Amino acid sequence: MLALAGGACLVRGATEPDVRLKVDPINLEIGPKKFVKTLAYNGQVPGPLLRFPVGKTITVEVTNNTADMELLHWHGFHIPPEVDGAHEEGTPHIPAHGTQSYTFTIDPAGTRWYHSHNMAGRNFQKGPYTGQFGMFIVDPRENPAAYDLDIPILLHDWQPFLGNDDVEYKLYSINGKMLGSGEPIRVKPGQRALLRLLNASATLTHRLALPGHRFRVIALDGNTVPVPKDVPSVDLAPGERVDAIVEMNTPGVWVLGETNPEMRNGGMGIVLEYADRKGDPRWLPPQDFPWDYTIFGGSETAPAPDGKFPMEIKEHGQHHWTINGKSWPQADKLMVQNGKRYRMLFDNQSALAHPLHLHRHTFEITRYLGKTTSGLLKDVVVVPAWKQVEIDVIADHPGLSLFHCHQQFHMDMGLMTLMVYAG
Ligand SMILES: [Cu+2]
Repeated sequence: MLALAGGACLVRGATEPDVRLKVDPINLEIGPKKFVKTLAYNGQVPGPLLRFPVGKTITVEVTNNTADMELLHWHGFHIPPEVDGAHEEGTPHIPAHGTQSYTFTIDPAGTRWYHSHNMAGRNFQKGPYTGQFGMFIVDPRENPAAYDLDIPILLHDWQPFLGNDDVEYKLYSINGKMLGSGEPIRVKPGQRALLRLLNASATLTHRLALPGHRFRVIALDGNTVPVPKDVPSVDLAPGERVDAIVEMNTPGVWVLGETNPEMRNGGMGIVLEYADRKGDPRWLPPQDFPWDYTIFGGSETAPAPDGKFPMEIKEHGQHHWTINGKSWPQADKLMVQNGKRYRMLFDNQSALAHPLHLHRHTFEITRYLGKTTSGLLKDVVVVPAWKQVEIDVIADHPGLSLFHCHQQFHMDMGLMTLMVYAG
């Protein structure tokens, strides 16, 4: 028997799925008298927390109780294109008022997630702009990190509209609630909390801090880093995860929140309360810290790749994105052979950052803003404005694999292509 968040309990029989998810329209109360009309899994935001051991084969049945086609993507998994949840790879849509089952073997271990992969275009009521997201923890076979508390922290933004340059939002939440509206995180002095931070925003990068505490970053996108380090704040682009251990050694009532006051006051925060401590939650701005993946990386030089893909990313006209001068579906495909190593060389010739995501594979950052690095295994990498980043990917999961910007408005406006295996 498997206990799921939301009180659901499922018993697996011969034909019973391990998990059932239902997509429904809901009127979500994210704060006192603050309602947002959205779509959600099983009537809750975030969707149910899924947790299984690595290597287990599961079936998830998704019922779509809406009038639009839907699509559910398993983010960070090495699974076949037929079930990965990208239509461009060949995963079938979940028909309107229909059902679709996904059966796959869970791999690799780590903090993963699931979310709608519907294209939204300029309709900000669809796909990743909605409440259709949830965490999927894949437990390793051995050597889990040592911690007393395991706390998922999922960020999302609400009521999107097109501002001057990009998509903007009116309200913000952590775990589906505005700051002060949900249950606080309750801790005791001396505890070690594993915070599983996930940015489920469709388009915004967020910076989080917890006054009086530091984050010991142990994993990026669910994958253990070579050099865990303490940092005063954590940056997360859309799609990214950071696993951080926080030692509970500064008793009080604190705000874990966005460092941007507009977003924090708009709801992006959660109260962290020590036992027997009362009073208004306190916020203090953290020391200035420029987020840089490479402080968690090694310094080895990667082997020479078998092939290279230089990719220049540019904006052509407002909100229209290209890779080497072409947009999806005209963009050049990335042609690979099974078992070979490829280097992607990203050159961001634009004023906006791009969190680039490759489906069905884990890649290694090999060069970041001119610095060699190693051992940083990810599935989303941010290429800052006007900067260059290189990643290596071993092509070892044959089948179509979508490559795109995880900033939804960039993806919908052309920043996407496919990695294709020859033969
Ligand atoms: Cu982008």
